[in-house]
Amino acid sequence: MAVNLQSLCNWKDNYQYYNSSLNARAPERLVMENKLYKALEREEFLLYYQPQIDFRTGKIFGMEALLRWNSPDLGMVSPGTFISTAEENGLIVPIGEWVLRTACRQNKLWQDAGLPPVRLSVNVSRKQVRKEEIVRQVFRALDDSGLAPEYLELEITESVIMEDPKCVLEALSEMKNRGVRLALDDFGTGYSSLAMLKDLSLDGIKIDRSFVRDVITHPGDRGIVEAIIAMARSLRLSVIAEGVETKEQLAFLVAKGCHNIQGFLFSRPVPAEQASMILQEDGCGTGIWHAICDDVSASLAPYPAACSP
Ligand SMILES: [Ca+2]
Repeated sequence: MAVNLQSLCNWKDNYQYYNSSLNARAPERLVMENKLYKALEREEFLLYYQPQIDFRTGKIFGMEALLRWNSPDLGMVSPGTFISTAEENGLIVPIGEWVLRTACRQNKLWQDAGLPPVRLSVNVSRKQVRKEEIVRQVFRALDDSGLAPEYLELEITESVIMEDPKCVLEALSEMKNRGVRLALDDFGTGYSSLAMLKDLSLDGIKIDRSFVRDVITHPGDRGIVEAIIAMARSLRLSVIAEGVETKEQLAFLVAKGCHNIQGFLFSRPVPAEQASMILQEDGCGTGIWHAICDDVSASLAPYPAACSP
């Protein structure tokens, strides 16, 4: 068999390029790793909470817990800046456990304070699942907080599942048996098959924000969103649209049968104290967002055929 010299050369070039770019990045990455270790020790991480609204009631049914890092040097840092480093060096595992424990504890505190019970969604990273940490972490967070499992939802992306479907399916079914809810995150951007959706025994899917963003202006995205909602309904899965920013997007989603909404139109992610106030206000009378919902209800005329309760 002839040796393919061209591909050998390409490989060497690529390796050298990769190696030199890795070396160039190394000091920067080491600094970030060091900061992340200290952040965990010094408890510089915190959770923000973004409300999820049921359009039909105008009230909150859930919140997504979102990680933030309040760094003394860098200020408030969003996960996009540090998650890949934490994934690479494995720190994501203790950080992920901290997120789960904090979210469960916070939700129990809200319930104990008499606020309307909501479910809290927590994002799960690929390393947490791959190291089979997730079952231990979830059970411990529930046991230590005393939170009932149905008030915890895990958000898992398709790419995490596809990496090692057998291992993930086993871990998820253990948690499912305990009563924890499971949602497929960023749906539409990965490669899940319908068979896999069935095997996962999911409770819900979240339509990826990239489709919601252009749902009014882009016919392709509109078609994808419609198809996802129809599929979720026929598989009896709940469906949440995230990244909803305008009343026009909301009207479209509701008309197509998606009533569960998360996005800036209702609320940005907020710190725990502010989330407590929102929950309190939401529990009173018609809630905070009835004006937006009433307004959008009145504008639903362009989509009469698809609207159903
Ligand atoms: Ca998410």
